[in-house]
Amino acid sequence: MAKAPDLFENHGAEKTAGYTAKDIEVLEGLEPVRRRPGMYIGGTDERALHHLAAEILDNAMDEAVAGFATRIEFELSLDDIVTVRDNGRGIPIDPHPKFKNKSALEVIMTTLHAGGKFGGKVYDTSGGLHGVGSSVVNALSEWLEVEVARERQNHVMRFERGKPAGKLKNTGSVNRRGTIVRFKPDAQIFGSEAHFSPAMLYRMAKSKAYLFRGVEIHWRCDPSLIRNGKTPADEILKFPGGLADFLRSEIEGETTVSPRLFLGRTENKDGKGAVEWAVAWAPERDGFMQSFCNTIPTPLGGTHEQGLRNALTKALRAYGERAGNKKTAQITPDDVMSAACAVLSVFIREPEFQGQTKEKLSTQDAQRLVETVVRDHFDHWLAESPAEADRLLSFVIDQADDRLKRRQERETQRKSATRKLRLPGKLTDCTRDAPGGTELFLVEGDSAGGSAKQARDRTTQAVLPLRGKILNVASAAAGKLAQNQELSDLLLALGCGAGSKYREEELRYERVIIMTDADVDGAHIASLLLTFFYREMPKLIENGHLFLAMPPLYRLSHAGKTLYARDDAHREQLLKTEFKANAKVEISRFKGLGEMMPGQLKETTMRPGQRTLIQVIAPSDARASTDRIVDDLMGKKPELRFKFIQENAQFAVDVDL
Ligand code: 0R9
Repeated sequence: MAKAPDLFENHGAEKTAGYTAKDIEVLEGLEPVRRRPGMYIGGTDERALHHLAAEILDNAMDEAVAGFATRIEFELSLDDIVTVRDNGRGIPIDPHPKFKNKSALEVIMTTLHAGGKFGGKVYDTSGGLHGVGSSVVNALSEWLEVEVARERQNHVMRFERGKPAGKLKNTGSVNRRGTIVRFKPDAQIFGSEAHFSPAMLYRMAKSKAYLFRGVEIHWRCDPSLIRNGKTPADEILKFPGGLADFLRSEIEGETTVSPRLFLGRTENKDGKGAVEWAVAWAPERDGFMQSFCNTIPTPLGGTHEQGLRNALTKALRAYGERAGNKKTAQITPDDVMSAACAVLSVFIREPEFQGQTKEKLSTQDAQRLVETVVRDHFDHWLAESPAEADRLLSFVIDQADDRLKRRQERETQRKSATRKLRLPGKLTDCTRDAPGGTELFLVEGDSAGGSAKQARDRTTQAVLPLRGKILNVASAAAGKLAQNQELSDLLLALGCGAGSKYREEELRYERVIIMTDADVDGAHIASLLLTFFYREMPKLIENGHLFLAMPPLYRLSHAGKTLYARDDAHREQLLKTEFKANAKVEISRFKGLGEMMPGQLKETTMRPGQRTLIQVIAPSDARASTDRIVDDLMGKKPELRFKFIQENAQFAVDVDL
């Protein structure tokens, strides 16, 4: 028979030509498998059930990959019966040297860990359920029949629940060669409700055909078992394009960064193993990586995947550096892989798997092998078409930029969360996190604080009540600032630091509004706060963040009409213009903000659009004169204040306080 096109030129032939039955290592009988199936196939659910079919298919694939079979048939019939046929050499049927009256076939079917796989003797690279072998399938099947066509003779043997149900029979001469395994999983193990899914088996068969272009898999399924329209009842699966065909079918219709896929494969030279890969970058979808070792899926990745990630990242970085792109250094493997659609297949000797389900490859050599081979090919791929390489590089750099931006956002969120924890207890914060559109009201005393709390818009307005007079920073010693409770609360609430440590970008509110009573005490507190901001946070004033609220001093009402007046002059104006000449207008004077009903406070002083705010400015070209006034009025020397009063007394008017 013509040998299958072989990834492992010669090796399969050399290694297996000298097979003798003693190559099968014999470890133990099958009783433990039936007693504790989970130990061998990871459970007894539907996933484990499918492992049985995968195992037999893998054994046929081993024979194909080794170059002795070209055709496999994979069939699902009624009653969950699976049949796998290969046109390989046929399982050896000569007597086993240790068990003189048993054939090799019987030994490998009835003894745990039988098969050359464990010594790596039968196949150079082998799949199989990571070596559990056909004996496990046999042990967990109600019945299993094997038919071996070898040296023009056909032989059959039947097993029931792992035990021979008769002798190996020669059923006469045949023209073909190969092995047929047919089995029905045991309902005593898997339950009567567990059934094979045609879609899963079809997908399994299809991926095997993609993974080894030297094989043709004939898929068949009883039509009455097919529930979805996607699974065919009969299909020949053969993909001469290998993984490239696989990737094309996976990303059909998607746009890719480069029209050229990155494809490659190597032959197995000097027994070092073979690698095949197909990669495309599709910006509009999430990337994926499907990897395999000896045609076995490795959904948890492992060393071979790491090799591919490293190779792609290193080659792209080297290309970027050569092109003088400064942003190249920030590229990480995640940036390269996040939109990469990749299929990777390796064939190696005696692979090692990790994890409970053995779905992760841990062979270190696989990483070296993949990294070296792929790096070399990718360097060439990039150099072949600089325009495409540049497009890919800038796409990956964009991914890196996005990643860094997301990290920055997360960092800001984290910071704001931890800063929130450190906020002063008496602050009633707004719910919005970002400063845009938010306001902090600095109010005089707890009772005004209570009214303001009820009057505010909780989303955007925060309230910090200040108890009593704050420290006069213009006359206090430098160290006092930090010790002053009211000021340290204010600093915490603002979040932006003071003096040389002021950081505008850390300011937690867009506007800071001083809202004190319309009386001398209120004016004093406002001037102390203004002094504090002017001295400690001049930038906050310069950048237009500081305001003074204008609470009304009077409430005028008559015949259902209510108006508010800011000061005496405003009161007189309203009396003249808004009420009839002799109307007995009821005039009440607010002694403080705390006296106002929250609704009144909201309407007159806090609600944007209705209120009046005075923006505090300190023009930088008037810095010297502003400095002097602040010094005169608030500084340490009372004589300067006295002088100011003398000079300005002429402007003072008598007011009724
Ligand atoms: C239908 C599923 N196919 C198989 O399970 C299958 C196993 C198998 C096989 C050999 C050939 N074809 C096979 N199909 C084989 C033959 C020879 C040497 N090695 C392997 C030979 O003729 O010299 N075997 C898998 C394991 C073993 N055979 C054994 F050697 F361990 F028995």
